[in-house]
Amino acid sequence: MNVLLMYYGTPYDEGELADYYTDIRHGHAPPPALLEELRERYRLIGKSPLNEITFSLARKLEGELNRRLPRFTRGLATAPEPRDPRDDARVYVGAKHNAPYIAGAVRQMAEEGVDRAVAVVAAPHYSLRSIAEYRERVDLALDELGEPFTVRFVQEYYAHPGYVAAVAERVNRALWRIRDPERAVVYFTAHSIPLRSVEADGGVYPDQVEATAQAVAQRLGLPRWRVAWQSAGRTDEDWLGPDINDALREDAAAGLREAVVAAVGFPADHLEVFYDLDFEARQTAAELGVHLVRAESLNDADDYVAVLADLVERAWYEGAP
Ligand code: FEC
Repeated sequence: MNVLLMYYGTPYDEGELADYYTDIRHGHAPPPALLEELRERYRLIGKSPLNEITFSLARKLEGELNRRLPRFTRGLATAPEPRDPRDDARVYVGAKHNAPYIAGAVRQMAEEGVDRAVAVVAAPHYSLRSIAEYRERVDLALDELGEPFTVRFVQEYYAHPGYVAAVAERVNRALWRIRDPERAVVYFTAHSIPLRSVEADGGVYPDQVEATAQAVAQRLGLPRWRVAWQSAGRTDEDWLGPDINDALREDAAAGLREAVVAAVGFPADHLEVFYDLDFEARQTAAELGVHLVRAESLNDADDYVAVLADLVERAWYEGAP
């Protein structure tokens, strides 16, 4: 069983920042002021733990898949043979904007004789600016190598019951830190994208984020919740809103005093969680007199590993010849 686990990527050190940012900007180097601003954001959080979390997630996923694989290649009624270790699950990691790049992971898989694989992204919601771009990178790499193996893609998992339950558990835990949970608002956030991209695929992305939020809210019986967006780019175009800071301002004006924020668009902790939520949104909340608690990220927790293992297994066995 071969798996390609993909994620956004983050620079390992400051020296890689300019290349990383250029890659995010589709090969256009950022103006010095923007680069400096991004550098400051990384300095403020100390370091993004995204690489370490994803490698740990990959190791755990590999372990979980191997634990689930049948120990014998034939049923016990016939002559059972222990599974050939070459059939063990193997999880390769590929990042979108930093080493280990997706193309490199695909090349390594081809060199190691992979004949088919499942590809999954550590991001639950489909959009033209996220999952579609990961898929393009895989397709391009395969094309350049002459299609050495076939890939089944996990497109999205925003409504997977295990994923919804895992997020709900973190939100519930955060609500224990709120004095009056009935009056608090729970904000479900995801990375904003330009409205142009939202319209281009008929609003699939905000619909999926809304569906995750609704499923979690329903499971917990939340009286007050809404979707808000975070981390919009500094460009002239319009991005999905409302931004989490504006939503806090709006609700504070109507009497909000306590709130929970759950970054459902991101399974892991990283710059956009530590800076945009823990620093910026918390500062906005403090200025407004709102006590803001962030629900923990899933990171490499066992319940998230189980969700990914389930998705991989389904794709692998459904895609079996
Ligand atoms: O910890 C880290 O260093 C990396 C954190 C990180 C994650 C992430 C995930 C998503 N992004 C998505 C969309 C866009 C669009 C643009 C864009 C730009 C940036 C910049 C940084 C950055 N993103 Fe990101 N994103 C992360 C970090 N992102 C840094 C550049 C500076 C800035 O604008 O703040 C605009 C550029 C473009 O045209 O592409 C759009 C989406 C996700 C969630 C799915 C995923 O994880 O792939 C959507 C993590």
